[in-house]
Order: sequence, then structure tokens, then C-alpha cells
Amino acid sequence: MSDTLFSNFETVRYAGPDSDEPLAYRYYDADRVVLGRPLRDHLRFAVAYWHSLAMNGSDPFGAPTLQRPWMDRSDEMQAARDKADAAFDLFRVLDVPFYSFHDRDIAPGGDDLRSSLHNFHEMADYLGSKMQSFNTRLLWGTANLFSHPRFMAGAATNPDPDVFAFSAATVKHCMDVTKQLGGDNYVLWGGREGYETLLNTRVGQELDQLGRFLSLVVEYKHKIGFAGQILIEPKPKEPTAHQYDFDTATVYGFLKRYGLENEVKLNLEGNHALLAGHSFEHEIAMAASFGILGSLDINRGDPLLGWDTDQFPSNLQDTTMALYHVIKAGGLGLGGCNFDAKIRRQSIDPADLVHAHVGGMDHCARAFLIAASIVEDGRLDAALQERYAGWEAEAARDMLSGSETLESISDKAEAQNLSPKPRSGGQERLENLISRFF
Ligand code: XLS
Ligand code: NI
Ligand code: NI
Repeated sequence: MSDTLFSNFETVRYAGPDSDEPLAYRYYDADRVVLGRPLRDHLRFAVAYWHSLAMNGSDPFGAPTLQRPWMDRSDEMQAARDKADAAFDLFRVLDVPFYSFHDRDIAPGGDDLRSSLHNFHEMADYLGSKMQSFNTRLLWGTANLFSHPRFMAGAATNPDPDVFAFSAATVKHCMDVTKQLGGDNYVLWGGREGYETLLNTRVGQELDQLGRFLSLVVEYKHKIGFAGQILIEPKPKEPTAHQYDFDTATVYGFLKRYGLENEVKLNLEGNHALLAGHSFEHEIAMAASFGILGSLDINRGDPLLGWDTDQFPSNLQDTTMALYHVIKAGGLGLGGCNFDAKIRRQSIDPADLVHAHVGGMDHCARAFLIAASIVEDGRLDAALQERYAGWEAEAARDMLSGSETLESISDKAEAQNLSPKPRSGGQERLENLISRFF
């Protein structure tokens, strides 16, 4: 492999919290065993190909600011190979266990379906050969069904059946490649699956199209014996005004309607939670309670802005509480912490990309360690235990088990002439308890 953008960087090492080195892990000691497993296996960090290799810094008001060597190659397939070489060199520098991609991040689209698939498979083989000599594995694959103008009115929800078919073919091949590369998950983010105005939209029909599309994906997963998870990534707005996969609760309702709640889990993103008017921890706790927590796109948004800024996570309390709920849910399993996060448009040096990931990984590791200590301490758990203790009594459990009716409950309540006394929720006491861990 010839020189890449990252050849000058050594592999970043754990140096401990007191280190002054600008590029070192202070908390991410990958082999450190916490709650019975090494940090590496709890966190399962992934680099997102689109933000870190494909993104060029353009925004709605300005031209690209990031000029990467592979971006001005006239031979697009050579550019894709150069980009892949740089990607794996970045993975080496970070010593990161996973990566993730869209089909269009790793290979240029052609003019039609056949040429697009051809490019994609050729580059998948190239990545496969690189993965032989690197430790970095594939966390998930996905298809970009939103950038090309053919998808402007949606992919699965497009009024044109040919776009549905084009999308189905694209996803089929992307699932094949994800399996070929040993990916642990296949993700569907809704992209353009939503609408701008009801004047031109039949929402009922579009939801049925989306439900059918997802059923086809699940059937195909079983047909090819893909052992990974199928994940939907909720997002409430952007690019369309009304996205069908609004948030955890909406997606769960959708999965139930189409009978897919035991087949599909969620890839939850911090910034998307914020756009939905929720917190990341809310979305995680909701998904956990439905049994559909799959993986995390660990990033942050700007609370002052209404769009998806996809910044690297840096709010310690937010990340800690998010990871606390992940631990309480039993961990991420086949999922991971994917940095669906991009450097700012002025961060034009290759070093900025390295700093961003090292900081992000270290931040999450630190948050995880704090979350683990809250779990080990047990006082937060004990407070909840105590608050709900009334439900342990047999008479209370009967009300939930189906053995009581509204009438029988009423009879008993009247016989006891109930007069429940309000009890404090103790929020400030619990907030004070949590702040002691920081
Ligand atoms: C966009 C989404 C996207 C998905 C993958 O907002 O977060 O990046 O993670 O298609
Ligand atoms: Ni996002
Ligand atoms: Ni995302």
C-alpha cells in the first residue's frame, strides 16, 4: 500500500488519565475488564465511512472545504480504492474494531442498476481483501437510497413502482455484501421515506409499501442465512418534513402493524432523538422496554439548531445516562457505538479526523466507566426498587395478570375504602446522587 493521508500517524495507544499526549486514549483501555467484559466488547466502536472518508465539507451555503487526495481522481474506481486504503489506514491509527458504510460510500454509482451493482461488488471484494490483513470488522452495511434524484420521492415509498424495484435490488445486493464481509447488522435508515405535503401523498399506501419492503428484507435475511440483525434507524424530520420512522415509539407501532416486531430492532441516534424532542436515554430506555434495542449511532446535535449536525459526542452526563440504560438493558449485543459523526467544515486537516475519533472514543469510554460505577453502586437501582415495591404484593400483581376485572378491582377498592397517600418522587435527591459520580 502506498502512502495514505494517515501514514504519518502512529497507532493511538492507551496512556492513562494523567497523560498529556495530545493523541492518546486516557480512558479507552480496550482490554480493561469492566462488568465482566473488556471495554472493547462493551462499546464496539465503529468509524462511519460516509462522514469520515466520503464527506467533503460542503454545506447548503458553501463549496467543499475538505480536499482529500481521492476526491480529484478522474478514474472513479481508482479513487474508491485509494479511499479504501486511507480508510483502513485510519482504522489502524485508531485501533478501532468496526466500521460501517453505505453502498455509495465505498463505490461510485453507475448510470443504471447493472453498472452500479458491478462497481459495488468490485469494491466489496476489494474491502474483503483488505479485511484479511486488518483487525477491523464490519458493524453494519446499508444502502444509500436517498442521494440520487431517482429517490427524491422516496425509495420503498415512491409512487413509481420502478423505484421500489430498483431499491429492492439495491438492498438485496447490499445485504449480500454485508453478509460476505461478515457484517453484524444490516441498517435501514428511512432517508426519503416520508413526505412534504399531503396534497400529493397517500400516506396509507406509502406505509403499506414500506411495510412490504421491510418484510421482503426480513424474508431474504432468512433465505440467505444472514446471522446479523436487521435494524431501522428512526429520525423525525430532515430530509422530509414528516419522516415515517419518527422515533422509537412510532417505529414500534409500525413494526407491530406489519408483524415484524420480533424480526427488526433499532439503530438509535443521539441527534435524531433530539430532533424528535426526546433525549438519547429516553429513546434507548423505550427501545429496551419494547425489546428492540439494537445499536447506537453515537453522536450529538446542537440543541440550538433544528437539524442533524451529527457532531462527535461530548456531553458527559448525556452519554453516561445513555450508556447506563444500555447496560441496564443487557448491553449492545451485536450492535455497537457507531460514530455517525462528522468533523466541522473548518476542520480541514487529516489530524482533525484523528482527534475527533480519539476524543469520541475516549469520551464514550469515560462515560461507560461512570455508568458502570453507577450500576455497581446500586443506589439508583435500589431507589427504583423501593418506589415500585408495592407491586410485589400478590393483590397488586393480580391486577396486572388478567385475573381481575375492572369491576372486581372496584369492589375491593371500595371495600377497603382506599385513600392512597402521595409519596415524593425524590428527583433532586437522585440528581444529587448521580452528580457525585462525575
Ligand atoms: C442520517 C442518518 C444516516 C444513517 C445511515 O441522518 O443518520 O447517516 O445513519 O444511512
Ligand atoms: Ni444523523
Ligand atoms: Ni445515523
